[in-house]
Amino acid sequence: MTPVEKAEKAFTELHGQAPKAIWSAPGRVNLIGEHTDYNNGFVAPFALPHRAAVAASPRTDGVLTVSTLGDDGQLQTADPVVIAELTPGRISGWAAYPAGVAWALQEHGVELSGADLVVSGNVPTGAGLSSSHALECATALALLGLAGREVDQPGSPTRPEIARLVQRTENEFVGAMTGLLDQTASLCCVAGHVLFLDVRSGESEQVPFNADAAGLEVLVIDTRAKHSLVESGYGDRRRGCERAAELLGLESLRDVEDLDGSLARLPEELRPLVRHVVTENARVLSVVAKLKAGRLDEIGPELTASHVSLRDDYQVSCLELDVAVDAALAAGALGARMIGGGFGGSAIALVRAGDRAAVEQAALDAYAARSLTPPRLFVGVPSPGAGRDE
Ligand code: GAF
Repeated sequence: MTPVEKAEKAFTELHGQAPKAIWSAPGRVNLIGEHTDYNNGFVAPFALPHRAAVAASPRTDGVLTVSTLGDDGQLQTADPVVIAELTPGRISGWAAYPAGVAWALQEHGVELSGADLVVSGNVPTGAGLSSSHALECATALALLGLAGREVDQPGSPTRPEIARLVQRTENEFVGAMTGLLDQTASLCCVAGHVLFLDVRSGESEQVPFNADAAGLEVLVIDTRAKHSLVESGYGDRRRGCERAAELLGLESLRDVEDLDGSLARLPEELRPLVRHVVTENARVLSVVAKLKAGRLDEIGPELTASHVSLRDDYQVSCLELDVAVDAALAAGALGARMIGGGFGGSAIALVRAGDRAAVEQAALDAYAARSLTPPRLFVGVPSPGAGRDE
């Protein structure tokens, strides 16, 4: 059963009647452009087929109830909350994501009469594939839909506006100082494309990405080393970038023009952060140019250079990610890199379709040789963004 079917069934069993409607949103792979979003730079993600689905019906008493279907098929129900009484910091764990979305929408002036939500999803959690953003985006569309502001209809917030509301949920309610990459990917990606987003201007472009036609595949390697953006060094990196921009008298690191000259003006410890952000933005532009020119088979070196920069300059990789990337490259991948915030989570490898089995085996062998938990492996196919299902 799909997450949509599971959410519908679980809702009907729990509430004794079918939900009013179901909305769902995907996780993402970021092809390139890591730790650039909160520096006003460029990103190029695509949506995964893995989704979070939210079955929902309205209530009239201002209360929000949320239940989630675990991997074991058991429903977990959070304590009901009165939406008007929500304040940041009072809810922790998974329930903070849907509650935080209700809070952010209310702060934005959306009138919410209350809702019953039942969630089911198959985006691997803690895998750096944006499972929490998938849940938040599906919840946002559900609560907006119940409030008569169905996504893409006149008078409703636009998808980029919804992404900003979801970012507010993360930053202010959940307490993770994330940028705009994940929620924009979940809301704005379309099948068969990567989304080239300029975070500073908000402008975006759908760039065709048909690996299949080029005889290639994007292998996703979920290291199963769990990462958490709230607890990791993510916030430190972000503050380091902001400090560097301030010292350079710039609004953000996006505005660095003379890299060497800028590095010379900064304290030693901030230089690698700046070098990563500036070179990563250049790699995004290079990859997008190659994709537009139909040279998908030539983007491998940028992917690998991104990993090296994240590992050595930004220092957000870890043993499991490095082992996966090194094994993939040694087995013939055209390029490979960690994706997402880092400190665990997933890597991707661009492989010739005929080489995939060998690359997968190499990753499994490398993990076994180090007694690491075997990685989860699957092919990432650019899939549709968030929407209403039924
Ligand atoms: C996480 C964050 F949520 C994104 O905003 C982004 O910064 C990413 O890490 C790193 O590129 O996924």
